[in-house]
Amino acid sequence: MAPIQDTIINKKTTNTPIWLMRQAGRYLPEFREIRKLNPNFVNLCLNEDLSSEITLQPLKRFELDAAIIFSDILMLPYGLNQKIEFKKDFGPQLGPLNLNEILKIDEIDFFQKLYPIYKSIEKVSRNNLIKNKNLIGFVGAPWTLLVYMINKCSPKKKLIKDFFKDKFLINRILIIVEKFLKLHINHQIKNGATVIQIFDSWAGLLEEKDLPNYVYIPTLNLVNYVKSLNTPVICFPREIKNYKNYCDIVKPDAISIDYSVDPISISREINIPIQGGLDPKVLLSSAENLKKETLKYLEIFKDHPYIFNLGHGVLPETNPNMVDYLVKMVKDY
Ligand code: 1CP
Repeated sequence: MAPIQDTIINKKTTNTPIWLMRQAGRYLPEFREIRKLNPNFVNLCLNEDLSSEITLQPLKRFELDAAIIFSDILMLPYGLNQKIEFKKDFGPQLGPLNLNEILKIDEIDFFQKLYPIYKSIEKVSRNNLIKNKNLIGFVGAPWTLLVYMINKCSPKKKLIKDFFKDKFLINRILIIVEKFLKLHINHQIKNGATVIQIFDSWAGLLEEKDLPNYVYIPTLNLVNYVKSLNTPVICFPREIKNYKNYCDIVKPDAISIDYSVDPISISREINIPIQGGLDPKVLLSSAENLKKETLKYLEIFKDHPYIFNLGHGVLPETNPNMVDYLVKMVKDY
């Protein structure tokens, strides 16, 4: 069994596996080279030759235990015909959200629009570099997708003023998004994804009272769906205040923690496999500091099923040599 699954399913506590969020991305010169020639990010995600090549780039350099498919959570609104553009130095910019347009989409239209992503997964899964490793498929959680679809751009720290005004629209969108997320997950697994990660990057924007409606219930539905396909599911509810409550209610197979979480308390509170935590900014500091912080996480979780990862994605200004140093350290531990 490949290492990430082994830690999650068999609750293994030795030979901590490692992969990194955004391990394929702008900190790699070989990615930037491809990106320069492909200014349209959506088209790049839909180019099965290039997206499979980018997915494998970090595995050529580092001894990672998994690849994560090169795509984006916002390919889902794209599949639902909401316009989406990734602008330089700004991030994603979405077009108008039209419920009538979205209601016209059927499962075949959606599948055809995202078809190259599934082909890319299939291609990666047949590559020798992924042998005995995991191929991670992913989706955005319904709440995080709703945020982008309504807000039209990154909420950074704030939602638009009237975000919750049209409750009817919000509830309809959540139901539609959930339906197509299940389809998207199913096709990723059918084509070779062996683990699914659900990114709820904006879970931390909600107050406690809104979590059941927007985070717990819709995510629980997805988690149950992934489990029904006999595939392990990892959840990343970034900056949520109470990870223990989240785990008790949503019951993912593993939980990915952000860097604001105290690793000691979480290792005591939560008994499911844990992933991540290290602040990606530590990779911008010295090798000495990176070693100290990495050993801290490894020590704290030495008797807990643990997957090494960061508390958020690798930053674009990261030196690949530091990533190399990190991966080697975890492997040698
Ligand atoms: O070159 C570029 O300008 C593109 C940068 C980039 C990349 C490399 C974007 C735009 N998306 C991606 C790939 C990506 N996105 C992957 C696969 C690669 C990998 O991890 O190795 C994954 C898993 C994602 C997931 C994603 N996209 C999330 C969840 C994780 C997180 O970062 O919190 C989110 C929120 C997005 C939206 C998004 N896409 C891109 C950007 C810059 C953003 C974030 C915008 C924001 O700050 O709100």
